[in-house]
Amino acid sequence: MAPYVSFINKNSLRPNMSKGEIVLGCLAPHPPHLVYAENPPQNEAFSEGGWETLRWGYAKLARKLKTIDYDAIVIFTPHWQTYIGTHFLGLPEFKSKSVDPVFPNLFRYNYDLKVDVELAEAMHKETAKAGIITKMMRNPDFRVDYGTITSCHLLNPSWDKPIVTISSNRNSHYYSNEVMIEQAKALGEACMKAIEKSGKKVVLVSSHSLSHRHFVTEAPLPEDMSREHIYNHSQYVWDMKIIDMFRNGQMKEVVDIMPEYTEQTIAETEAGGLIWMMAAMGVPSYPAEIYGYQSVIGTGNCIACWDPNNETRELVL
Ligand code: 2X7
Ligand code: FE2
Repeated sequence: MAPYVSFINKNSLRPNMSKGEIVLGCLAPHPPHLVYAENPPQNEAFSEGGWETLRWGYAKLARKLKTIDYDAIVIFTPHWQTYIGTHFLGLPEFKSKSVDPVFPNLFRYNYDLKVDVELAEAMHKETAKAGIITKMMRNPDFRVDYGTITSCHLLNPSWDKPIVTISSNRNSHYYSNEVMIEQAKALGEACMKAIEKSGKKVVLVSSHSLSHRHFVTEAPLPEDMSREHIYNHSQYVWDMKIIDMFRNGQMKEVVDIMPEYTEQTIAETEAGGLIWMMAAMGVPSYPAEIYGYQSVIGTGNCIACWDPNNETRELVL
């Protein structure tokens, strides 16, 4: 049989390097409340806990991640919003304080994170080739958004893996949810090509809540769980519907109903993260692992993962 490298582009993969792969895809919601509730040393605010269903679910998924061999985490975030194109973090280190603009009382997090710039540049290149406007973020003073930090902290509190953050391009008001979905698909496929050529093992993270209507006033004690519940029943029903589809491996159908789901629940899927991740993973038809669902200030949040490995995929909840 011909050696593997003979039937692929010789410039895009070094000889003897095996093909890169996505080893896990995670849906990782980022309410800053969850970091606040954990009281890590990096965060300045102090809490008495709260939102345990999500935090314990995250802890279980973080333990699974520790058993997986991977090189980098690639995360798509709704809270780095770019209006011209898709941007990638492009310096080896970012160090500063990230403050949630809506909840500065909860989230003032001192971070010092490492970026896999080689992988970010490879994704940037494939994204440009796919016809998407794209740019590398090379400003050393750029402040990393709380979505990236919350999801990465909860999935990997030791921060011992480099990350790549991808911004979310926001033009649905100008085009439509449908057009943005096509763009997110193209971005996912471009990222997958870059991963394969890189030879790396990568964990993808789509950082967002599901339904996203939230209360506009906060309880005097934010972690007072007697005050926490879903914003309305319709959001709950939609979220349960979509989670059922995750469980049943119906991701093609999820992609199909995404414009309506997003509109009905003002879901944070609007930013394109889930579509991006599903497109990169070839739209899985195997069941997702579910790690928990809970409201945070009225929003619906589900922790889930798609494990392409039949041997390690589990029925978690
Ligand atoms: O960004 C968020 C979110 N997605 C959900 C709930 C609360 C705060 O921030
Ligand atoms: Fe958010």
